Amino acid sequence: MWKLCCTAFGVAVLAAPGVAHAQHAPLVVELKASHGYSVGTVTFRETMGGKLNIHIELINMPPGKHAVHIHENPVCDAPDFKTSGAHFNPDGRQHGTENPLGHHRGDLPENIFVDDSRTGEASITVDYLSVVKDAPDSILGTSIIIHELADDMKTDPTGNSGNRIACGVITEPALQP
Ligand SMILES: [Cu+2]
Repeated sequence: MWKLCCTAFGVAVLAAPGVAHAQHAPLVVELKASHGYSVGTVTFRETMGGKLNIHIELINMPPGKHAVHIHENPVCDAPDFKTSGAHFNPDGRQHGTENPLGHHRGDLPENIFVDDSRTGEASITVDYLSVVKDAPDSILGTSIIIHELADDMKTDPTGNSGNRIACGVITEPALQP
């Protein structure tokens, strides 16, 4: 059975116990824009090889390329989402997957493209993040942010990605009421 539950923040989480060969159930986080309405979801899946797949689906978003980052605080206060803090950066590095002094663990190597129908989809797999509780690279207790502009992948500290336009809190399903 699929189980849908919602937190006080309105974050929906789908838990699918017993999925064949999956060690952990996928974690689904709802994204909300500055106006407070849902603009899509992010599904985090641990892969067989110990990596993390981040699948993002956006609706009703401005066309163009947008940066996607993991930010340090599990907070999404509209409209500017500033309380989500800086990029998740436990290693004290600079910004950008193409920066020799980088990168933040919260940086992702791709932007998401939103087309003229205002929808977008991206599937990004990285080996430096996890949604497993207590893992050293766990991002449970952080947030995921979509920015207004593309990430140039090298300019510290934000990749020139502009304002924060959507946000979702990444929390452990077991802690959700
Ligand atoms: Cu960011």
